[in-house]
Amino acid sequence: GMSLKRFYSGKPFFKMITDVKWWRTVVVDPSSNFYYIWLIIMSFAVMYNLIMVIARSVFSQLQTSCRPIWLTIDYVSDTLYLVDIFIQTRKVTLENGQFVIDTKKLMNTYLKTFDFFLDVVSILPTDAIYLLTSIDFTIVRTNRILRVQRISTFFDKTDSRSNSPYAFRATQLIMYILLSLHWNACFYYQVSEWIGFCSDNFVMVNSSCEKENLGVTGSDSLLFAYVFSFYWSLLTITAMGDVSHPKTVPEFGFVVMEYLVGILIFATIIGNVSDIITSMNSEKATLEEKIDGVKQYMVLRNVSKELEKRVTKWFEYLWIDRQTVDEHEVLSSLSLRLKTEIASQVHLDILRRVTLFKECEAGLLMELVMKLKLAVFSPGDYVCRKGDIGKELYIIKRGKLDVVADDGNMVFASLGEGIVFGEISILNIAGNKNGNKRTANIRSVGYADLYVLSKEDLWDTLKEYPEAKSKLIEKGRQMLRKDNMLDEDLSKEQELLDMTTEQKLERMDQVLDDTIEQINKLTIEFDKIQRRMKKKLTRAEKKLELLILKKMSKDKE
Ligand code: PCG
Repeated sequence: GMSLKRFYSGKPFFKMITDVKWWRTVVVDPSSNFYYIWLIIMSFAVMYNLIMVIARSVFSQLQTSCRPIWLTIDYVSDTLYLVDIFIQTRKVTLENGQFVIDTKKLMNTYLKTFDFFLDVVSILPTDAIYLLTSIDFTIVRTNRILRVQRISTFFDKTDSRSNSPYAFRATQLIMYILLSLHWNACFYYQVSEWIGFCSDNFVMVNSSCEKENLGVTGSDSLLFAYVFSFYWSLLTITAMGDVSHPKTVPEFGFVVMEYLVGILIFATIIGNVSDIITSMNSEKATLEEKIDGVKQYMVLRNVSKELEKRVTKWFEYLWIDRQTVDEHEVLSSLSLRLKTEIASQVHLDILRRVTLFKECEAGLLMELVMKLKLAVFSPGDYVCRKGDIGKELYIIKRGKLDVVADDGNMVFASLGEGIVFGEISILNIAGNKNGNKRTANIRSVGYADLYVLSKEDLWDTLKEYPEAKSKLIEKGRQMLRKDNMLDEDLSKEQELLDMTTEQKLERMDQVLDDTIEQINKLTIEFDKIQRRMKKKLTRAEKKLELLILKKMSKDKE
C-alpha cells in the first residue's frame, strides 16, 4: 500500500537514496540490547589493543611474523572506533527525567563531555608516524587504549544484568590481574632488552647466554620469551618471587618500581577477593549473626534446651528454604508501585486460590497483598490457643495445620493450603459467645508458611469491600453455630443493626409492595364475595316473592 506507492514514486533510484533521511533521527537507547551488544563488540576491539599494542612493540618476533593479520585487525578495530563515535553522538540521555531524543541536542551534549575528548584522542591517526619510522613501530597506536571506558561500561552493565554477579566479578578480577601481569611482562622484556639479554642473570635469557656461562639456558622462541617474562612478572608483582636479585643500578631502579606497583596491585587483588567473598556470604553471615544473638540470649536467660533446639531448627528451616520473613525490609528501597507489582507476582497466585477471595475484585486482593506479612511456624507450634485475644487472621501459604481439642490430642479438622482461619475472633461477630477470644486451638503439623493480616489492616481493607466482609462473617457464623457458640437472638438483632440505610429502605419498600399486593388480593376477594352475596340475595328475594304470591293465592281461596 503506502510504502509501495512511495517506493515507486517515479524518482530515479539514486535520488531516492539521497532523500533517505531516516538515519538523521536514529537514536540509541543505552539500556537496549543493541547497545549492550555494541559494547561487547567494542570491548573486544579495545581488549585487542590493550593486549597487542604493547606485546607487538616489545616482542618484535610477534609483530614481524604476521604483519598482514595485525594490520587487518588494526584497521577493522579503527573502523569500529569510528562507528562507536557515531553511536555515542546518538546515545539517548536524560534531562530532568525526560529522554532526550533530539539528535542535535544529543550531539551537543556528547561534544561537551570528557569522553568525547578521549574518544577523539584514541582514534587520532598516530599510525602516520610509521612513515617516519617503520611499520613495526606499533607503540604509536597506544592511544587506542584510551577507549577502555567501553570495557568498564560493559562490565557494569553485565554486572547488573547477570544472575550470578559474584562469578562474574571474580572473572572480571582475574582478567584485570592477567592484564596487569601481561603489561608487566612486556615491560620486563623491554627493560631486559635495553640492559642487554644475558648481561647478568637478572635479565631475560636466551640461547646465547650459554656462551656467556651464566649457568642458565634459554631459548630463542617467542613462546619461551613470553612465558619467561610472564613468570618473572607474576613472581615479582605478587612478591612470591624467588627471582634473581638485581645487580646493576638500572636493574635496582626497575625492581623498586616493580615492587611499589606490585604492592598496590596485590593489595587491590586481596581487597577485591575479600569483597567478593564477603558479599557472597553476607546473607548467611547476617542470619548467623542473628542466630548467635538469639542463642546468647537464650543461654543468658536459661531457656530450656528443648526450646533452644526448636529455635535453632526454625532458623535452619529459614535458611534451607531460603525464606525471607521480612520481605518488606528487603524491598524497602523500591517504589510503592514496584513493590506492589513484585508482591502481586509473588503472592497473588496463592491468594486467588483462597476460596474466600475467589470472587473478590482484583483491587481487594492487591490491597491485601501489600498488607500481608509472612510468618513461619515450626512443627508442633500453636498458632493460636482457645481463649487468646484474636489480633490477626491467617492464610495458609504452605503447610498443614490441625484444629485440636484443648488437651491437644484430639484433632477436629485439618487445614491446608489456601485456607483462611483466625477470622472469627477479630470480626466482632454478634452473638459470638466468646467475644474477641479465639474459639479454637490451631497447631502446625510440620513447618507452615502463613500470611498474617492484622486486625486493623483487615478492617481497613474490608471497609471498602462489604461483600467480602459479609461472606467472612457468614462463614464465621456457620462455624460458631456448629460449635453451639452463637447466640441466635443477638445474631438476628445484630443482622438488622448491621444493615445500611439503603438496605433498610429496600426492606421497607419490599414490605410496602407486599402489603399493596395483599390489599389488591383482598379487594378482588371482596368483590367476588359481594357478587356472590348479591346473587344469593336476589335468589332469596325471588323465592320470598314466590312464597308470598303462593301464600296470597291460598288466602284468596
Ligand atoms: P478464631 O479467631 O476463633 O481462632 C481460631 C480459629 O480456628 C477460628 O477463628 C476459625 O477461623 C478456625 N477454625 C477452623 N475450624 C474451626 C471450627 O470447626 N470451629 C471453630 N470455632 N473455629 C475453627
